[in-house]
Amino acid sequence: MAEHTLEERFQAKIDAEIKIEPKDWMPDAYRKTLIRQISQHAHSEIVGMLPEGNWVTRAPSLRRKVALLAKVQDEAGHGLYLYSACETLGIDRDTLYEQLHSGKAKYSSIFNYPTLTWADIGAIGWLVDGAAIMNQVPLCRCSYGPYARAMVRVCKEESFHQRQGFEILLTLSKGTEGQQRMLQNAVDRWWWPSMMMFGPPDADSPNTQQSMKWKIKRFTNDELRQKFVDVCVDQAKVLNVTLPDPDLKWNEERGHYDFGEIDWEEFWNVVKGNGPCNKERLEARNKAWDDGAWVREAAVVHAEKRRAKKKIA
Ligand code: BYC
Repeated sequence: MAEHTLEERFQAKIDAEIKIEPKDWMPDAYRKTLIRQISQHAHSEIVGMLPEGNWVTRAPSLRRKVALLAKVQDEAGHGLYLYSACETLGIDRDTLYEQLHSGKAKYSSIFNYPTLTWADIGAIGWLVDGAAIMNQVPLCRCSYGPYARAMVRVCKEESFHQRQGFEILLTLSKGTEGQQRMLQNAVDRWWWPSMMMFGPPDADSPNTQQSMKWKIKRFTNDELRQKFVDVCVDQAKVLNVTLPDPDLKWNEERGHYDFGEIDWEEFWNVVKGNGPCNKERLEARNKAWDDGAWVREAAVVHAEKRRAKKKIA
C-alpha cells in the first residue's frame, strides 16, 4: 500500500476519534512528536519533585508533612506511568534517563524556580498544579491510547494536589499579617512563571498546529493560558491576594480577562538552561541516579535469582 494511503487512513482514524495504539501504523513524525512531548512530561514530573521535596523536612505540622510526602510520591508515580507510555513508542527508558541527565532533554520551565518559603508549597499547588490540570485534562482525550489512559489517573491526583495547595494558602490568608505577606509574596513570584508553563504564544509555537491536527493537543497554548487566567481571578479573591498584573481586567466584549505582556525573554532563558535553579536541578537528578546505582544492581540480581529458581522448579 502506498505511504500516502496509510497516512490518509491514519488521519481518518484520528478524525473519527479512534485511538492509535502502539502496534498500529503511525507516521514517523507522529511517533517523534509523542516521544518528545511524553518524555518531556515525564521528566517534568520527576524534576518537579525537587522544589517541593525541599520542604518535606520543614513542613509546619505532621499533617502537612504527610500530605506533602504523599504529593511528591504521586509525582514519582506520574513520571513512571509516563515513561512507560513513552516506551510503547519504541524508545527505552535508559535512553530517556540519559537524555535527562545529560541536559539534552527539556522539562517544564517552572521547576527551575526556587521554593523560598512554606507559602511557595501552597502556591505551587494552587498555580502550578492548577496550570498542569488545565493543560492535562484535555490530554485524557489525546489520540494516542497509552498517553490518554495514563493521563486519567494523573489528572485525578493533580486535582487533589491543587486543592491541597489552595487549602494551604487559605489557611495562611486567615493567619497573621506575616503569614498573609508570605502568601502574597509567593503568589507574586509564582504567577508569571505559571503563565509561562503553557508554552510560547501560538504565533511562535512551532508544534501546535500539527499536534492539533493529530489531536495530541486539543487546545492551543494561548487558549489554555486564557482559561487559566479566567479561573484564577475569582480564586485569588477568595484568598484575598492580588495577582501581580496591573493589566488584568475583565473584557466584556471578549468574555475573558485581558492580561499583561509575558516576559518571553525570561521564559526562553530558563528553557535554555539559565534559570535560577537549572544547574541545581540537574545536579540533584544526577546525584540521585549515581547514589541509586546499588539499588538498581541489587534489583537486577534479585530478579535474575528469582528467574533461575523458577527455571529449576
Ligand atoms: N517549559 O511548539 P511548542 C507537571 C518548549 S506540569 C519548557 O508550543 P508543544 C507537574 C517545547 O517543548 C509540566 N519548554 O511545544 C505539575 C518546544 O521545544 P521542542 C509538564 C517548553 O510541545 C505539578 C518549544 O518550547 N506538563 O509535570 O506543542 C507538579 C516550543 O513550544 C515549555 C507537560 O509536559 C515549558 N513550559 O507545547 C509536578 C504537559 N513550553 O520540544 C509536575 C504535556 C514549551 O520543540 N506537554 N516548551 O524542543 C504539553 O502539553 C506541551 O508539550 C506544551 C508545549 C504545552 C508544554
